[in-house]
Amino acid sequence: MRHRDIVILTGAGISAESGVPTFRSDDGLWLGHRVEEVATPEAFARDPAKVQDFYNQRRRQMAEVQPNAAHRAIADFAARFGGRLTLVTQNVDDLHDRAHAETTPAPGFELIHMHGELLKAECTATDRVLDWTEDLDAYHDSPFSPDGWLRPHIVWFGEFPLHMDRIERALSSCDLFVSIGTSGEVYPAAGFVRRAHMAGARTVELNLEPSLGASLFDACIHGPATEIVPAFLNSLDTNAWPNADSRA
Ligand code: BV8
Repeated sequence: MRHRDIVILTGAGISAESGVPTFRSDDGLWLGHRVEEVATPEAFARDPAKVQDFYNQRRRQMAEVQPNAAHRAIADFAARFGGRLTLVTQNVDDLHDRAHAETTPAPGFELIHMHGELLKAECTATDRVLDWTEDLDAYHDSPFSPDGWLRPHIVWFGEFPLHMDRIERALSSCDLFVSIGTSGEVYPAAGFVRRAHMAGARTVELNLEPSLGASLFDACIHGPATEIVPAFLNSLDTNAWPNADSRA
């Protein structure tokens, strides 16, 4: 079957080989912190300096990392694919943006950051968003309102993900859903495979190891993203599904 409407969901695993730490390592810490200490509105209210510093460190790291072969394979595919391609990323790094900036995506391509972006800041009073590459102080004056501060433009746990209407529309019409580099632990993203399946899409997981939701996929391909993502996307060109495991 030649696919005409594809949704790709990516998570921290696609950026791992670029040197960007993933969220869930064995000790349950994330860059030395528990998630609830640094990635919730309550944590920001309780200790804004700690939360700003956590994101300042990650924002600074963006200057030291580059897109890898998996990011570039998706960008190259987006440039040659004649159908509709919606790339939904949970990641807040700009590696997909940079990979696609090196190509000319075809008209049917859209990149959606559902959990925000490290290189943007947001005014707490007006919700207005602006590009931001510098450190943010605990109480950083907002250029939009004297009553607000600048916070990271990041969707924290307990906050609504962004662009869910666009994501829902894409999931309801796709004929192929590809999940890349995500543990399937965070909702609503972890439930997208079910939505796609209900829409009649074929579903495939590309991940280093079986994710929590692996059994929900029609096919699973396991290995490092820089190897399995280019191979899989090339197989779509020739319409030959790769030798993928059956349901994990
Ligand atoms: C919300 C920004 C209401 C922060 C992030 C049921 C329904 C709805 C909500 C919930 C629910 N149950 C629980 C909830 C609440 C909560 C939630 O999911 N909690 C979890 C912990 C149980 N969800 C929320 O609060 C969300 N908001 O629900 O609002 C709502 C409900 C419905 C509809 C609309 C609204 C908001 C969640 C957003 C939180 N913010 N990011 C920041 O970045 O600082 S989430 C964070 O986790 C990142 O975005 C990250 O991308 C994401 C998921 O993690 P992964 O990307 O999967 O990363 P992880 O490390 O876990 O896994 C990496 C994978 O890669 C692994 O599988 C590994 O094997 C693989 N890998 C590693 N190396 C490689 C590799 N694969 C290939 N190659 C490699 N080299």
